[in-house]
Amino acid sequence: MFPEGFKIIRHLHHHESHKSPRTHTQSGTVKNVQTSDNRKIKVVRRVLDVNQQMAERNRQMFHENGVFVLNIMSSPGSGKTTTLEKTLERIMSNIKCAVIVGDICTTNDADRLARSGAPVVQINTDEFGGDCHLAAHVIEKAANGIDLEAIECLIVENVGNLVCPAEFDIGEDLRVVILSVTEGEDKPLKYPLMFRECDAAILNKIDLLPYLDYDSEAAVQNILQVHPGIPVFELSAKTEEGFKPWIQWLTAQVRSNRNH
Ligand SMILES: Nc1nc2c(ncn2[C@@H]2O[C@H](COP(=O)(O)OP(=O)(O)O)[C@@H](O)[C@H]2O)c(=O)[nH]1
Ligand SMILES: [Mg+2]
Repeated sequence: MFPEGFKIIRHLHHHESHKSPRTHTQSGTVKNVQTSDNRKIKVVRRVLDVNQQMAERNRQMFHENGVFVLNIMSSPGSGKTTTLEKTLERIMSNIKCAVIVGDICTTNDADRLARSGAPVVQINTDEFGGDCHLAAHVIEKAANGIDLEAIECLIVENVGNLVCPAEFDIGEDLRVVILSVTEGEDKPLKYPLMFRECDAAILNKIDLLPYLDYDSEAAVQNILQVHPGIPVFELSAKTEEGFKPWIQWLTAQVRSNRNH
């Protein structure tokens, strides 16, 4: 059975995971890097770090249960929770979802998301300094509070941060980054790893465009510059303008998981 309301998980700071960022795409590589004074240095990345092993274990657990996992990331206030609230409203009748939400403190987002009827597990990272990301071992613990057999999609709202969460594989199938129009067009260039690591990008709060000196086209170009070909959805989680293509794309992703 689903937990009533939501659960709160406080966890120990995982020092090892901080030292061992995600090496998913570059694992095992030895790169020769030319420095400005013409010295060559070897950059060696560890094949499997602690977080990566746990992420793979999570991935296996989710796959065994037929659960598709979506990791949503952005800086604080870009609209993760609002987008998720509106997304759940639209997909819950077709796709059974549960949510894990990470914040340093408070259960505010869990309160908001639990209204959708989806089981929600809130993780608070404040106990040992407040991790700026969710690591794989925390997701494993949170997932233990969810009946995985009863759902087909697990959505993780990561801690608000455009840097650290991109480095930690949590065992997800898909990563989505949200950038809101009030943050400036240049953020994909300043924080390229996040945009490179994600499978789709949402440009949120387009309802505010009439009030801003914001160049949407430049923002999209900047996203595509760091991640050529990535789907970009321009929408407003407030008015739900532009929501349809996002919902259609997400639904197709979950369905393709069903068929595997
Ligand atoms: N105008 C406008 N405000 C939005 C939109 N999406 C979210 N917000 C507001 O932005 C603030 C932060 O949103 P929230 O979903 O909590 O962001 P999170 O921190 O990324 O989860 C809240 O005041 C929301 O009401 C949007 O599309 N348009
Ligand atoms: Mg939130």
